Amino acid sequence: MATEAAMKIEGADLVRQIIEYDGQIKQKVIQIYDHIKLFIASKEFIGTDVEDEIKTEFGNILDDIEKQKEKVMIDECPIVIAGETSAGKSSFINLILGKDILPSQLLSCTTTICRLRNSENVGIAVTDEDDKKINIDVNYVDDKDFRLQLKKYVSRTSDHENYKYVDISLPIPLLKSHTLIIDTPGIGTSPELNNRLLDFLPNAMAFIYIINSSNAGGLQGDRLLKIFESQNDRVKRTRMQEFDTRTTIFVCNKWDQVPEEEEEDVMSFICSVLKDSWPNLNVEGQIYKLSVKKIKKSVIEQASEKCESISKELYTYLNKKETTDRMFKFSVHEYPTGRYQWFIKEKAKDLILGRINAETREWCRMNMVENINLELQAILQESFSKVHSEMEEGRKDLSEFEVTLDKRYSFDKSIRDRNFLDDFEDTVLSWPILPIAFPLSFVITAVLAPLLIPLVIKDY
Ligand SMILES: Nc1nc2c(ncn2[C@@H]2O[C@H](COP(=O)(O)OP(=O)(O)O)[C@@H](O)[C@H]2O)c(=O)[nH]1
Ligand SMILES: [Mg+2]
Repeated sequence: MATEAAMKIEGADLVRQIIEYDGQIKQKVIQIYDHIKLFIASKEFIGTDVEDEIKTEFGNILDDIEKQKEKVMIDECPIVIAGETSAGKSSFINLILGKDILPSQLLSCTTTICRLRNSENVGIAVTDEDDKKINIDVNYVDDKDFRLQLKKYVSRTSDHENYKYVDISLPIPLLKSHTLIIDTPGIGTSPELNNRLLDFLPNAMAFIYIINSSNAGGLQGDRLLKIFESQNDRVKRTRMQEFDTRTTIFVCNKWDQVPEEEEEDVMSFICSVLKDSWPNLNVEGQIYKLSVKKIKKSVIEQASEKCESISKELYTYLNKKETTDRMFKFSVHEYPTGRYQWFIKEKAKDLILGRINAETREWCRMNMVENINLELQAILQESFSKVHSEMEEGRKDLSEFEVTLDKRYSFDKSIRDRNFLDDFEDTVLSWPILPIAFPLSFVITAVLAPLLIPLVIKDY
């Protein structure tokens, strides 16, 4: 539908803005890393004993900084969709992308990590256990055909070996500007897949965790705790990044299967499990009820209703006397000529079809067929404006941060008079929790939330 498409593009534009903004921050952070490297390497400021002290305390900090710099320069923004097997992860991704490309079936669950990227060129690449990447020759005819081609590489029922990653490139406007959507094998599918998933999770910029509400009793808090721990491990390993638990959205899918009289109990059960296993959970802003099935059904119904009414109105318009008079009035020089009757007939057909097309286009333009449901767009704009204000907050943080930076890292004389280690501890080690670490991932999640709003269950 035009509105949904517009919303998605708008969401994508916002993500693009955020990523551009993130790019500016990254440049700053890289500058700081370079400054620090220079500072540490410079014997002018640090004597060998301080250098040794740094080594004992922090290990090979120059190497760490270099690695961290490389990480910062990666400009992709991965949004990981995780959850239990058959909770509806693949169906959910298909829904938000508006493309039925990921296989979603009860019997052939996803067994690889699937990364979806926007690209002009359609392609699939698989990475095997030995990290060898193989490009697969595919073409896109329609969603179903693509899904069938893809199924061979992502599902267990296939004869193919298990791949580590399947990379899918398609023109997907929602994912322009380096956003990646990642479909994952269900938690609990097998110990081996669990480990692979947990290893992969620290790459996530934001999370969407899909819960199977029809089996809410099976929701296991300890699995969530494991996810949280695996994310937090990164903090311990790298000492330089912090996982923000607010960047997770919990989607209670299959809500259509929850009996009405149990809805309240199911919701409070899910909330209590999540509260116990997910630190700083904000029930209002992080938990959504959803039924992919109902949304799909209603989208199809609405679309076909709309198509029906449009085609009726268009039919009436084309059959009106003024229209037919205009359509079929030809001047003599337009009359088709030729040697053979069949040739004249073909030319006449083209001429008439051309006129019908022109009238149809004009009717669509006058009736703004591409702009239906403007009021829905307005609702969405409102949600986006909230996100914008978050960004403004982030900008303020950044400018404050810049002032601090200039004060601390300009290589002026005053820095020599300072106790370097104190300075080091309270600035460098606090980078991970600098305000700048927060806005991007948080805002990305905030962008995804409005995308969900039109999909979320209000009242059944
Ligand atoms: N009733 C119902 N079924 C759903 C819903 N969402 C997905 N399913 C079905 O659940 C099954 C598993 O979905 P899938 O997306 O493959 O789950 P995944 O393993 O988490 O990726 C499929 O048969 C879907 O059609 C929903 O909201 N309601
Ligand atoms: Mg799946």
